[in-house]
Amino acid sequence: MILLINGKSHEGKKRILPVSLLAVAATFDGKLPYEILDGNHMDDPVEEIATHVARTGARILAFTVMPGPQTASSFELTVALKQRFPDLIVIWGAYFPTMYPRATMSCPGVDYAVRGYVGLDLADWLKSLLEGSPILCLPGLVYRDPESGDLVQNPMSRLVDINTLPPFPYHAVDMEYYMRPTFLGSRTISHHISLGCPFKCGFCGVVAMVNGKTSAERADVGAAGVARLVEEYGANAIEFNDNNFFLGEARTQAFCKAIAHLGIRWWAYGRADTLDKYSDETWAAMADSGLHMIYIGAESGSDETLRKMNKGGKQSVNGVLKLAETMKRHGIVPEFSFIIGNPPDPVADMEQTLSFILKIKEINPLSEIILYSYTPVPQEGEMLAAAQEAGFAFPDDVQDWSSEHWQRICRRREGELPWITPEIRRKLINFRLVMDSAFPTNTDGNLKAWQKLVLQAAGGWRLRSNFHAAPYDLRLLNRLIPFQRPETAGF
Ligand code: B12
Ligand code: SF4
Repeated sequence: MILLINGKSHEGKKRILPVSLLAVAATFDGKLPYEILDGNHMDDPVEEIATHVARTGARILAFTVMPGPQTASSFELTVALKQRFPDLIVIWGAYFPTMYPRATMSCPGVDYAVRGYVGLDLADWLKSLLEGSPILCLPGLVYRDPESGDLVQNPMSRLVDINTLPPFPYHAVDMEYYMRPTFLGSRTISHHISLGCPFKCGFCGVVAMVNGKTSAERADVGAAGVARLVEEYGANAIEFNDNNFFLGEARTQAFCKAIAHLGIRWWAYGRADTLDKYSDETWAAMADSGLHMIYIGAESGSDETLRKMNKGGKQSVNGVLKLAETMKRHGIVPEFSFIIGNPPDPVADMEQTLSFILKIKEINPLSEIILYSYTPVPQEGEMLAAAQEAGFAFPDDVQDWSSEHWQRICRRREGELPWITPEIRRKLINFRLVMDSAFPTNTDGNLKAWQKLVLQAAGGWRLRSNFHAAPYDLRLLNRLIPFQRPETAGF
């Protein structure tokens, strides 16, 4: 028996379908025995998983691990469960081990790390582990050499063709439980119809995963997957987690036409320069298919910063403004995300982005604004070089990665980074509070219309007069009207 574990990744009770584990399970569903366990919804994950191990006689615990809170929870679970069941084989997969294989293997109790996306060969490898004679040639595998104890890292596999993968084994989870109400619809579910991204932005973890490769379901295959969620499970809204959904205009148009009759509302990630090239006909097809909002990495109000970020393609500040206008015309909401507080001059960077955001809001007042702070990823480029010059270094072991300090950094919200002095940090926190109040998100279904108006009034005058200092009024207001930001835990 293999237990696939989703360690706690977010605060609160939000029921987010563990798609990563469904994608892993799809590769061996029907061939090997497994269960999916979601630590996000357990009161005492160590006890509950231990009970499952004892009940099922599980031999393998396989964790999906993102940097941030999920690293800390997976670390805690691994150590505690391995102590109780020393014969368990523990595997970590997903973004954390892909980017930080050495730190992963520093975790007491982790036997193997798997880097990158998985393919159908995963089944043979897991079977070999269950049979006690491990095959060690799996692409992306990281292991300790049985004789020398040295770490060995196999080259990562080529990105798998998503069209060759079996469908998600939804029977392995309680789909009804994961249908959640959001601003999109009363029964929202996560899904994706492509993998990877052809770009190599200097701040993005996806690059380590695919190195510029991408694989997309054909429009008819993608539409069939959506129809399954609607017709078999009653979904009426979909949050597409594809890294870069809108690659290929013809495919997008065909997909939108093929799902239009399903009557869903949906959300996805896209790039401004790709979308800027779309024809009005494609935009109309997207609107008709129920596309409600697109998350777009606008990143900065400066073309020079976009260049430093290696944003690539034809992305530009003017292109983002043009897109804000196009989307207004077609009634699709842009959710623009920005990375503020970049080295070497975080305050000047923040000010520049602020004036750009105001321009966007003038053109399209419904635009949603998301603010992140730059968190380095292990990828060569000007951003990482500037961070390292300022004294930044990645931790070597998983215990450090699991600390509160590093969890804050991974969450991309004002962690203590070397170029962020306490003074700058205070400025960034204040700035963010003013922005979040002036532009409350429409994705938080708990915020009532009058609460939004109060927040807008309280934050708006500060924003207009560029007065961010000492926002005690907003702090108090935020306590009375707690609002949730989509950048921390989705919507
Ligand atoms: C949904 C999602 C979430 C959900 C929860 C996901 C979950 N697992 O519980 C929520 C909203 C909670 C979330 C939160 C955060 N997220 Co998030 N999230 C995503 C998103 C959009 C989709 C994940 C997904 O389903 N992918 C599809 C599946 C199929 O791909 P996959 O996860 O990579 O899985 C494949 C492989 O990795 C591998 N694999 C995965 N697990 C395992 C396990 C084993 C055993 C094996 C062998 C293989 C394996 O096989 C899978 C199939 O091939 C991704 C972007 C993306 N498209 O991947 C970002 C992403 C993973 N998140 C990211 C970030 C930064 C965060 C946050 C820090 C955001 C924040 N500001 O707080 C938090 C951190 C939470 C934490 N660490 O605990 C970054 C990570 C980048 C990085 N530097 O590592 C990503 C890549 C977004 C981005 N482009 O920057 N996230
Ligand atoms: S376009 Fe988006 S997903 Fe692709 S590398 Fe850049 S930030 Fe990452």
